Amino acid sequence: MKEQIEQLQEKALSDLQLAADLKALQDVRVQVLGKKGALTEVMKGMRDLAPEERPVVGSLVNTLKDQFETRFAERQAELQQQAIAGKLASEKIDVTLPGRRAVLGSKHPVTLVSEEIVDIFSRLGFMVEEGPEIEQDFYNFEALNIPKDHPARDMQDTFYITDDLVLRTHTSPVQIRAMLKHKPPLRVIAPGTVYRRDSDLTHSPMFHQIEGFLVDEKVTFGDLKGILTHFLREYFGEGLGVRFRPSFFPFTEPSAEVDIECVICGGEGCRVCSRTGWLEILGCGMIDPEVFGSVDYDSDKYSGFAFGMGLERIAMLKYGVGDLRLFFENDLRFLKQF
Ligand code: 2NL
Repeated sequence: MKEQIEQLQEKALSDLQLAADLKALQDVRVQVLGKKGALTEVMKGMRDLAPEERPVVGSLVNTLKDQFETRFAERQAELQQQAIAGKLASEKIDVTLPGRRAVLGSKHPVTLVSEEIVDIFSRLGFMVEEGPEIEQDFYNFEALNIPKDHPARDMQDTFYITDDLVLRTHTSPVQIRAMLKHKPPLRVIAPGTVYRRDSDLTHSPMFHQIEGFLVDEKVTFGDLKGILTHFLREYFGEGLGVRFRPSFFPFTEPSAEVDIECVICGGEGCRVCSRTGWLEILGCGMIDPEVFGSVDYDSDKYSGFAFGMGLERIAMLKYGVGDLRLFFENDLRFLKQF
């Protein structure tokens, strides 16, 4: 019996040591101290012992039980420690790793052109004005000396909403509103989206314009030439060739179109400038006294100039984009480059 207990003791303590985790450790405890455990069986067998042997065996059993409990507690603490250490190691966070960057978009090339041009005129004291894209006939046409039967209304095919409401065909109505809101002297730059019933390789029904004007006493065509030449050289480069050709607009008299030296070939002649070495870049003129009449400005006291340009065309020239449609397709491979 004594031998049996010693063997049991050896095995039980060695099993405790071999238990690889808390579950296995618990199993060892059941195998030894459980209802059908090895030590429990030994204790049951004590009934059959001679009375004088019982205290001896009982003492051995108690010693084994105490030893087992002590080693069990030690091993349990050890395994718990291991489990925590393992969890800490596997869930470790490297706080020195760089964070995830927020993805930054880029501005549309037409936005870039608009902002840069507005910036140049802002530095010259022009104030930025905006207005509605749905306009009344008066602001879009009538006040600009384009009456109902005027051929200019066919020239720029208009989207009509009602008899009296249109999608603005230029940003001139913004300027009319600015003239009605403020008294001269006045300098305004008006960027915005405009609409015309035109759609082919080189025309989009929705596009963008910047118009501007300056009104004061004694403003001359020389002022117009000076300001616009300064603008074009700020935007396209110092020493750029600039020329003014006579033209016609219903809202200016006299009127001119402005060409710049071809920025693609430097004036040598290429496909973009049709071998002329020049590119048409904007339209301008001295504000017609009829327009001053519509906004109740005294044209004996005041004079002024106005100008307008298409932003997509300028973006194509500035960034060497060969196809107008790229501006409206929203292909990220194109837009990401700006
Ligand atoms: C062009 C030509 C131009 C104007 C726009 C204007 C506005 C008012 C009064 C007089 Cl309120 N004129 N704007 C004048 C001349 C030319 O634009 O080729 N645009 C793309």
